[in-house]
Amino acid sequence: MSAPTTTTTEHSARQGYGGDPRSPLRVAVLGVGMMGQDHARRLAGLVNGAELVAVSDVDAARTDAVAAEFGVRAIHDPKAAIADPEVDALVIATPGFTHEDLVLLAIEAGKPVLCEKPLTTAPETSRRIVEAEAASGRRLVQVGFMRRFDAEYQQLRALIASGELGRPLFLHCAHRNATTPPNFSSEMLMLDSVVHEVDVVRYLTGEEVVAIRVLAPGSTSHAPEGLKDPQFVIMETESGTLVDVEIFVNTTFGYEVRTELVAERGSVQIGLGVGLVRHSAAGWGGSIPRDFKERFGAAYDTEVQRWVDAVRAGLGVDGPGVWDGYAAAAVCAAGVQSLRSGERVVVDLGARV
Ligand code: ISE
Repeated sequence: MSAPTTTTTEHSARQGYGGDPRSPLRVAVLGVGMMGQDHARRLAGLVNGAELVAVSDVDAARTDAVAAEFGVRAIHDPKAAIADPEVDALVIATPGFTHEDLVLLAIEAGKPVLCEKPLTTAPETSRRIVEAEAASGRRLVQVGFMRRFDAEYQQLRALIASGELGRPLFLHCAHRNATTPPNFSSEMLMLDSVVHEVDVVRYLTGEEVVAIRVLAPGSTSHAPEGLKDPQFVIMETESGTLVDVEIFVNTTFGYEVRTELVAERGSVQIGLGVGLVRHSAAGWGGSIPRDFKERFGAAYDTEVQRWVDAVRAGLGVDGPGVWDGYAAAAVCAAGVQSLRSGERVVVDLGARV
């Protein structure tokens, strides 16, 4: 098995942010829906070496409200925030379809970006970003695949890389959400949710996904009209590890993300959430996180802190980069094709940039 592809500082030359590393990194958050507000809170109160200086959203009222909450500037046009001389770096948390334009502008402006997943919603647009960053000669874009900063995923990756359990044969993944936001489409199960599993498979095995098949067994009665939920995804990696993903986004009861590795000499499970186990008159048991902010809160904190540290150190990126975003977009596009056709679809990434 090849070594896992992207870690943190492997590719880093000293580059990127040109400011004084002794002063805080001045960050603007673009898009202040649920995720953007969460990052704004993190940057304003938790992360060392960064200062939240502005928020920006096409919804002017929301921008003003969030700006007032954090006592920072409201910039109504996200493009103006990218160009603003008082902004050193950007967290992009706008909807995925807006990412291409915003990330390309940030690269043009030479400003480091932490872009929420997906990098973009199509391989062609992600590839344009890969090429633009390469042409800039600097690593400027980190993709928000936060699970790479979760301790259990890191331990599993290290265990696989150690070879102790032998070759990975299967990865069984379950990804369950309580409910979906309005307008969540059947394709978004792949583009918005399974995209994390695709990245996890690449991160854990260090291999690309070469083929994918998506099956839709008939929807749960809790799914909004027309939504194909759940779906079952089968992926194959370069060396033949088989991956299955149950993606079920209207379970009604909470947030569960689990992975089981079956290797030649053992199996390992992560995501069991065995925190506190309580015994009382009501019975015994633990709790289930409500959503991804709760389940992956610590991973998000680490992700943003390490990004800020890397940018201030002139490294630009410390985590998944544009190639990771592109590869995930390509696999997900193939998954959407498979959802429509029912066929196995081969993934072709083309030449590495
Ligand atoms: C959401 O956007 C996320 O990124 C969550 O981690 C994922 O579990 C959920 O399915 C997505 O909709």
